[in-house]
Parts: sequence; structure tokens; C-alpha cells
Amino acid sequence: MILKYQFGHVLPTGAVYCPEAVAKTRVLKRGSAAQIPHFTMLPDGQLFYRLGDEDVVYGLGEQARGINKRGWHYESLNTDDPNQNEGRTALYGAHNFLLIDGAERFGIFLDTPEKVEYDIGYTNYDELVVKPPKDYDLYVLEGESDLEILKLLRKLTGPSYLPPKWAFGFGQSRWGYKSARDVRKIVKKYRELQMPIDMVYMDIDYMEDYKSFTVDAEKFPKFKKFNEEMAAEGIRLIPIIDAGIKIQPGYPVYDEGTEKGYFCTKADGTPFVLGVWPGRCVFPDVLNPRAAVWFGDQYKALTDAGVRGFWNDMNEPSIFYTEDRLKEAFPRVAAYEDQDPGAVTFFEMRDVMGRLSNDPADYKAFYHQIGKKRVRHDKVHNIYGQKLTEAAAEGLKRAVPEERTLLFSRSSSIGLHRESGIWFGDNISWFSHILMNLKSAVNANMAGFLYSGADVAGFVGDATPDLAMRWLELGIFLPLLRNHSSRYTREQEFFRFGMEADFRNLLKLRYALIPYLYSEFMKAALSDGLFVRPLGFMYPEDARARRVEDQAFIGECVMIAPVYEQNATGRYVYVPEPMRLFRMRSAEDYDTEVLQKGEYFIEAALNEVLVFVPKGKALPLAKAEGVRSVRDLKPGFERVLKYGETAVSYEFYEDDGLSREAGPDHVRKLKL
Ligand code: MIG
Repeated sequence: MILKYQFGHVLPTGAVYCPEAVAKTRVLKRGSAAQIPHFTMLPDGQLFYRLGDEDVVYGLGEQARGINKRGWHYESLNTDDPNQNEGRTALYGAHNFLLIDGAERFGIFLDTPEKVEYDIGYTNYDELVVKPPKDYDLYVLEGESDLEILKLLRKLTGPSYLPPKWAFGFGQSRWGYKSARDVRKIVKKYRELQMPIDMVYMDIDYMEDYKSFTVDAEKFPKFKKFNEEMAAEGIRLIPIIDAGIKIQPGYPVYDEGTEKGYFCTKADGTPFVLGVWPGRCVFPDVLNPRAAVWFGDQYKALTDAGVRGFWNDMNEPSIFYTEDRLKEAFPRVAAYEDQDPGAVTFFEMRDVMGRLSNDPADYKAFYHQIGKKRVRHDKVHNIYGQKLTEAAAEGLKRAVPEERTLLFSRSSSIGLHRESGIWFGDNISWFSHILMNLKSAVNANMAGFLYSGADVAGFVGDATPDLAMRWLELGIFLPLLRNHSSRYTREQEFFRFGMEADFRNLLKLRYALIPYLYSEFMKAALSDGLFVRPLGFMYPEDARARRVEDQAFIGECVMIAPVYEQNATGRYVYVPEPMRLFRMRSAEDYDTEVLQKGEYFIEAALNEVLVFVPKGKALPLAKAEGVRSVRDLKPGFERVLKYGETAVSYEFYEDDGLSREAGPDHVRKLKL
């Protein structure tokens, strides 16, 4: 059952897809003594809930901490900051959803484009406090199980985005590929080494002066032909699109947007000028429906050249500096020139420049035109990335109506999960971020973003051979498998580190898994379920399982337990029911044993992946030998990994992987 409580008048966010799913709506006054199930409303409007010792708090989507959110404070405030550590309270997305699992079981979803704060046992370990803005809609979700509550959230906010099947292939990326030559070299190397690959990502250097929707004709001459050449190789080119539009008369996107009034303005109506990669830029006002259609149509410049996938970056929106504040900053810094600053003054001086990026004051300095209303940005901040990527999705539907396209965004809020995936932005080449990747996958799935992933081997910082290997051993199970890194780091393509046979085996194992992964993904999406599942959802009665955060289920049939510690020879694994362990060096080469319920230290050499299949389940593997890209995968399976000898039934989803129609009629019952 879904109950709705309205506080003030929230600006429509587009998060709610099925308002009919709501059983009862009440209009409430902030801070009144009104009864909201489970919560006490404090006089200042905060929502208070007393946590029991055993309560687990799930939710909030993209955050740097755990699956269980207890013991920290969080904000929903879409933020571009590449320093992803445990001290962070907000990342790129705003996913205002909590699921309390304990003495009581219920979910809440706050529909608002503004900042929300959460104290989940931070001030007091047994207190959960939600600090909402003035205007918001609160949805309370009541269900029998955690999964049922999540399904209610999805029923309310709509079904998850469906990527094409080729998007389950492996993609190589680096901020640093500068030309068609660079891309060809990468593809050639992967092909030579017989490491399967489907996508090469193009980062900002493909553009002319970082201008979105342009391709530099010198670095990528005859781009359409180049794209065809790659397509013939089985490779899709996936260009990045940045939110900031360069101010440059003669650049059609800038000229047209200016003429039509489609860019964000300051209070006085003049353009809001900010700096990002292209230098001085303006923001497309994608909250204005007409501007959104116009922005979405810009993708045609690239779809006409045959492109079928994009990643949207910088759409929090990220601001390096604004023109106005930069103008103020120079004289302030100059004023220090003749002084001996001493430590305190020196730090102040440094901060004058250092604090320019993403300054909260700048987010209050520009406006959107929503119908007849002019709305200040900070009132709608958290839906900017969503609206921009929705505009892209709509544009892609118009440009390529017959095909599913690949689309994922850095910034998001709940609602965008209907149209796009997300990636988790600028992580770090640290072992601890392998574990963070697993937790993020669970958390993003709960928020509806089934198609999601992190930069495998890490974006910031230098990867090492063992880090790349261990990270790939997790990445092969997650939908968006992309190796991506910053230009300031060591190159980290999977052929850079030696151990080529091992990397090849892992990538081939990924391709052998694709029919299963795709099947489980599509079933999860079509049933409003989860693709990556925390153990607590699978074994709700098992107190130990509810606390496990370094293992997860991939679909119904496979439990994974990645190694995320450097130089470890294995790891402890909690086995919540009888399972068969497959210690896999490749799709064909593994040893196996049956494990009863319990805790084990399980050996896993650097090139070994741990796969657990419970009794009664089966993991079918496709033939990956000779497969270079997803299109080479033949129907049928080469082998089935299962607990025992007896045949088990499996509901297999299979379609053409491309057409926009998908549905339960593509499910077949198999005996494996
Ligand atoms: O300010 O386009 O998260 O994936 O490589 C950095 C360059 C801008 C941030 C993205 C990252 C991308 C990078 N971008």
C-alpha cells in the first residue's frame, strides 16, 4: 500500500509515473501534530523515527558508505567531487528513498528537487531523522517484504530503463583517447589478444574545443565512415556529452539556444556564465520543456553518423568557476601580494581560488523558466541532471525509434531510472573501491538504476595489475562493464599489465555469462525487481545474512564474493544455504565443491573468481570461444553450473536485444 502526504506545493519533478498507485493522499501542515505512519513529526518539520537494535536501514542510492546506512549522515545534493571517501555526505545522485527493515518494515520516498538531509544514527545511534525542505511529497510504502516494498517504489516511479543487449559487452574508455588513430590502436590490441570487446568510449577530446555535439574533423576525419569501420569490427563508439555549452558565436548550438532563450539566466535576465572544460559556458535550461526538446534533438548530429550510445557528464551541473566570482577573486588574491601571508592568511588566500568550484552561492545565482514561473536553480538542483538526460532519451527515441540505445548519466534522481542508467563517477584505483563498487551496485539497483556501474580499475590514481584483475573479477557480473581512467593516471587497459591469458579468460567468462546476465536483468526490469540483490533480501530470516555487505546475488542463481584486499589469497565467505562453489579460472577451467551453510575461508588465487550456485539453481554459460563481440554469441549454452546432477528449471529471457518492445512473452522455461 502506498500513502501520500503532501507538504506545501512541490514543483513537479517527474519522479512519479503512476499516481494511481497511491491508496490515500493527505495534505499536511509542516510541524503539525498530524499522524504519519511510523514517524513523529517534530515542530520544525523534521521526521523522527526510533531505530531498534536490529533495524537495518537500506536506501539513498548513490552514497559513499554501506548498504546499511546506519551510523552516518547524508544529503541529497547532486555534487561533482572526485574525492570519493567515507567522509562524503553526497555524491552525484539524489535518491530520496529509505527502507527500514526490522521491528517494523516500511519504505519512504521523498519527492522533491531540493536538498534533503538524513541523520541515520549519526547523532544518536538509535535515531533516524529526516530533514526535508518546506515543500515535498512524502510517500510511505507498506509491504510484507523488502522486495515488495521496492516493487511499490518502482510501481510508483515507473519501470527501469532497458539497454540494448550489446551494452552488456565490455567497453574500454580513457580520458585521453584523442583521435581515430588512438581508438583504432586500442581496438587492434584487444582484437589481437582475442580479448572480447564491444565499445570504445570517446571522452571530451573528440570534440572541437570541447563543444558538445561537435566532432573535431582533424582528429576524427570522416567520422561517419570511421563509425562504420568500427561497426564492421563489432565496435560501438560511445561519445560523452557535457552539459555546459561553449559561448562562441558561430557555434550553432550556442547561437540557436541564445536566440530561442534556452539557456539559464541570472536574476537580471542576462546569461549565467560559468566555466567548465570548454571555458566560458552557458547551461541549457532543460527544465523548460521546449528547451529540453531542442537539447534532445542535438543528439541527432551524432546518431546521424551512426552513434547509438552516449554518456552524459557534468550535469549536476558541475561549475568550475563563474565569471562573476572569478572577477571578484582576482583582486582579492592580488591584495595579498605584498604581504608575508603566514600560515592562516596563506590558507585563506589559497581558498579564494580553491573554493570557486561548485560554490553553493553560484547555485543560487541562476534561474530556470518552467512554464510561466522563473525558478531559482537551488530550488530544483537535484533534477537538473535527470531532466538533461531525459531530454537526451526523448531525443534518441525520436532519432532512432526502432532501437534501444545505450544511455547513462553521471547525475540523476529517482525517475531518471526509467530512461537511463548511471555510472558512479570519479572513483579511485584503490582496493577499497572494489568493495564500494559492489555496495553501490546494490544501492543503485534499489533506487531503480539496474543498469549501472563504476569505472573498473578506478578513475583517479594509478591502477596496478592485481587491482585491475581483482576489480574485473567483480565487474564481469555487473551490467555496465567499463574500464575507464583519468588522463592524469597510468594507462590501465587490460592489456597493459601482462598476465594476458588471465585477463582474456576473465573477459571471455563475462561473454559466457551474458545470456544469463541479460536474462536476469530483463526479468528484474520487467518485474520491478532487483538484478543485484543484497543477501538480506534473499534470506530475510537470517540475521547473519542481513549484515553481509561484501557479497551479493547476481540475479536469482548466483552469489558472488569478490576479493577486495590486496595480496589476499582468498577471503571469508558466508554461505547462507547449501551451495556449490565454482572457483573459476575461465568459463571452462574451474574446480568445485559443495559447501553447507556456514562461514569459510575460501582460497582464490589472483586469477580465480568465486561463484556460488545454491541448491536448485543453475547458471548456464554460453560458448565464448571465438566470440569477439556480443553479436558473435550463438544461441544455446555450452555448459551449466549447478549444485547437483538433477535437472533444474530456469526461466530464460531472450529477445533480439535491440527492439524497444520487450515483455514476459520472451521468457521460456528451460530444463537445465
Ligand atoms: O572534470 O571528461 O566523471 O569520467 O573522464 C572531469 C573528463 C570531467 C568527469 C567524468 C570522467 C571524465 C572526465 N569528466
